[in-house]
Amino acid sequence: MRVQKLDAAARLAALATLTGWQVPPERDAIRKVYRFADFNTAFGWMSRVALMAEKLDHHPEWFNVYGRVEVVLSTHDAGGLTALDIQLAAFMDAAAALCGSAA
Ligand code: H2B
Repeated sequence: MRVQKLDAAARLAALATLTGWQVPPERDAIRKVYRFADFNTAFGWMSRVALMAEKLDHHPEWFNVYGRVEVVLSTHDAGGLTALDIQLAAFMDAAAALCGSAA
């Protein structure tokens, strides 16, 4: 396996480095909703994230409606949350700040 699931302590520490991400009740993942000014801005952000996802070979589950993007991150190969999800989440937040995300 490429990466190991984070243990309880590592999860807490990792989540503390992020803003606005929550663990959904139904699965071992993290979730966040981003809001952008319009579709163009949202899709521009998604394009940046897509390039990074390819680089990391780690891909988001996401759903876009106009300026809203709902994201779930989990590592399918590991069956749960790993450091790769935290890394991609941090990149998403940094890129969203550059794109003027409201959340
Ligand atoms: N993305 C995510 N989120 N989890 C994975 O386990 C994963 C992935 N695995 N992207 C990669 C691709 C794997 O399927 C390929 C074969 O490397």
